[in-house]
Order: sequence, then structure tokens, then C-alpha cells
Amino acid sequence: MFKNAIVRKPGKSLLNGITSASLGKPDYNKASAQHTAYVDALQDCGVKVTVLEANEKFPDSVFVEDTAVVTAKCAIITNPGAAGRQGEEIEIKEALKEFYENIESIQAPGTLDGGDIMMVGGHFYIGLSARTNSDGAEQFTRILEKYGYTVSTVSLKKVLHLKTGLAYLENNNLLVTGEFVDLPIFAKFNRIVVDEAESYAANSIWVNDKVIMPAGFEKTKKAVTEAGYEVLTVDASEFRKLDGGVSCMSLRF
Ligand code: CIR
Repeated sequence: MFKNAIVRKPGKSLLNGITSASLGKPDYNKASAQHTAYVDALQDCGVKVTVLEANEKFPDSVFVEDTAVVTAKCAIITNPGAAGRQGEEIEIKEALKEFYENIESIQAPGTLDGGDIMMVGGHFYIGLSARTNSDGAEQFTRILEKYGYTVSTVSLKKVLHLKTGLAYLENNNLLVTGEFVDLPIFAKFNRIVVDEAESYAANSIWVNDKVIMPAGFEKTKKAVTEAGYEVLTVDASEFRKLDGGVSCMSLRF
């Protein structure tokens, strides 16, 4: 169960965030309201949410998930893979000091984005992507092994991050879409396959037996509900314009 979450408010500089989508510029006021509703949803799942103020210097800093990986035994501060995002992790480290004695870091030339890490109990899947390089993955592996955790790597072909297309919902249930659907490495899970048309909904999060999903993906919502979860939906349209989703906007631990 998670007790805490850390989020950062979006700044007005959000408009200049990195994107590969062609959905237009995010609307700051809408994004702000959506972020507030997202925090409410996390609170509805029973976690205490630390809300950091916006950092205008970093347009993508609302996507805190990429700056750290938080486990039961340690926090690992990343070296984000996008040059323009390097530095976001500094304030996150300060915030995590309140909660963690063991804080580790990924060092250059290693890069790693938290969005590429999926935790399944004591096992961590690492996506090798345009953001997470093999040096970053190796450093991450050495750190985790020190704490008794195990890892596997998965090479990404199409999507930005591993968790763009996957969400572990506990109880062996895996929400999965696109390039990950038929990978043998995920065959042991009860796979809830998300249609290509709803692929954005694969970026959802399990929080204390509830699942927070983006609004507007009824087929996936029905499948997750039928798997036994209470589903909370939040409008994430403004963050989708920057390739971000509901997992990207919090650290949960
Ligand atoms: C980026 O390209 O870094 C941001 N615009 C989106 C980050 C999304 N984060 C995530 O999937 N964990």
C-alpha cells in the first residue's frame, strides 16, 4: 500500500514542454484545474500528497515520475534522458529527503527516466528507450541489487516510456497495449489488453486497490472495472498534449 505521493504543480512554461504529439499547446488554466483534480483523486486513494510549487525553469517538471524511482527501501534520483529536463531532479531529491534515509543517484553518462521503470513487487522492469540508456540501466541494476531487488530489461521500439504502454495493477494484473502485448516477458501476467484506439489509457496507476485512469476511455475502464477495481477517472487532456499521462505526474510510495 502507498502512504505518500509527491506531485509538482504545472507552471505556465508548460506550453514549452517537449512533445511528439500533434494535439496543440496545453491550456495552462485547464492544466492547473486538471492537476488539482488529479491530486484529489490521489487523496481519495488514501495517500498523503506533498504538492511542490511549479518550477517555471523546467516546462516538463510536472512530470515528476521521471526524476526519481521510489521503492520501499530506497529512492533513486535519476539523470533524466532529455537534456532540457536535467536539473529537475535536484528539488525532488530535497523533497525525498523528508521520507528516505537511503537516497541513490544515477550519474552521467548514464541516463534514466522513471517512466521507464515498472515495479512488480521486488522486481523491476527497465525500459531501454530514447531516454534510458544502457549505462543508466546498469547503474540502476547495481543499486537495486544492493537492496535485494531483481531486474529485467525491455527494449522499446515505438513509445516514449515503458509505462506509456504498461501499468501493473497488482494481483498479477497488467494493463498492456501496443508493442508490449505479445512480448514473452509479460506472458505470465493476466493481461488486460488495451485497444490501440484507447492506448493512452494504458498509462494508468494502481493506488491502494483503486485505479486512476484518464477519462474518456470507456472500453478500458470497463475492462479494469470487471477485473475488480474501483476506477477513478481524471481528465488529463492537457498533459496528453505533452506525451504525459497519469503515472507521469506523481511519485507514489
Ligand atoms: C517529456 O517528453 O519528457 C514530457 N513531455 C513527457 C514525460 C512523460 N513522462 C512519463 O511518461 N513518465
